Amino acid sequence: MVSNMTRELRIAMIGYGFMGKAHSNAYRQVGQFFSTAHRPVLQVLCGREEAKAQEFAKNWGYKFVTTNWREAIARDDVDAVDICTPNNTHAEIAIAAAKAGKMVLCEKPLSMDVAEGERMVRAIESAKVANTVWYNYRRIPAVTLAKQLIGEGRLGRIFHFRAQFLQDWTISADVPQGGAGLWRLDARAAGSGVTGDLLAHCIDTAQWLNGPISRVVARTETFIKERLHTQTGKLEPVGIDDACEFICDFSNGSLGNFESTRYARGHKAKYFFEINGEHASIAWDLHDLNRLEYFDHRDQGLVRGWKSVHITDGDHPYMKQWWVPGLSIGYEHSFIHHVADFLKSLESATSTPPTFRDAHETGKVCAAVLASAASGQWESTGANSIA
Ligand code: SOE
Repeated sequence: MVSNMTRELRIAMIGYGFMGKAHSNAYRQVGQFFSTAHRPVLQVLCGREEAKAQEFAKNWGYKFVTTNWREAIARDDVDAVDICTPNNTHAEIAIAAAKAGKMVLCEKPLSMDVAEGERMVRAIESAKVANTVWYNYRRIPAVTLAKQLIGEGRLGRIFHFRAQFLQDWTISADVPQGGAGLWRLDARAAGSGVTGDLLAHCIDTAQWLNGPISRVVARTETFIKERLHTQTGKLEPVGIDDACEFICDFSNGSLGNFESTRYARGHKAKYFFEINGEHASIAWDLHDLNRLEYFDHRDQGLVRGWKSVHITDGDHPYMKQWWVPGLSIGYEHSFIHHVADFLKSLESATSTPPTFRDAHETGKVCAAVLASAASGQWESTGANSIA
């Protein structure tokens, strides 16, 4: 679908882990399936370890390699900076990139805390550069369809939003903290545990579908108190939350109920949500991502029941770009859709949600959740409080 009129969008990718791979794949595939005026070019790969960076760059087709992110950002042949590094590095890189006039695409969660998130929003907005945060699940077609159905008013007044994100990969006390992949267990690199890593996804989806969360009450638990740190070689206290549960109020009067843990034996990435409205309910599960469960009380009584809709028809969001009806797509497509929307937004100078500002709203809810777990009290999220 690349035409002669296509303009290049030259990417500096900072980081070469799991997300570096997911995003690189999206940049490579998007132009084959979506027609956009811009074509991503894998310009520079920046990674901490030279040999690994070279290997990653060769595999994905990056033209240049550096181990210095400042050098990547400073280049004249870079238009956009994609941040796929641990959470404690997002702010410095994003603010420097914005100051250099580059577009910024940042992995979630946006920041380590509210103060840092606020600085990032101000920097990106005063630089007036295109920006987005990779809360990718919004762009799974079934989830996008849920947004459409709610927008059409099919559910009527919403009463409940419940979500879970369950994993089981940290149950063993032998899993160390710190270093590649395992930085998610190190509070100094991650900021928090399941709250920032997993519940942030649920909160992003929830606020997108059901509006702002106004207050929360939460509890967290750290089941394994000490783990070997791969960088210091010592047994160190674990500062992250291994599990978190919270209930909340949405500004529209509905009630929320959220749970996340990395100790749910048997669940690898079970992201599930359900919304109950006056007329209809919707449910979705990442383990079966091409299906949206839908119950409409207005159906004739004799045939009323949950419908399991296979979201693979040309009428469904994003799907006419892919295969023939009935054929499934996967996790990686959510990133391709995100890039497609980002490229489209460049044509109309609109933003690609979630923007830094949107992601900061999620960060504020996460912060209120952690504050409530510490205080044992209801905490206000201060929704939309940044000027
Ligand atoms: C953690 O295991 C993780 O990879 C998160 O960091 C991602 O954001 C989530 O989508 C899947 O799980």
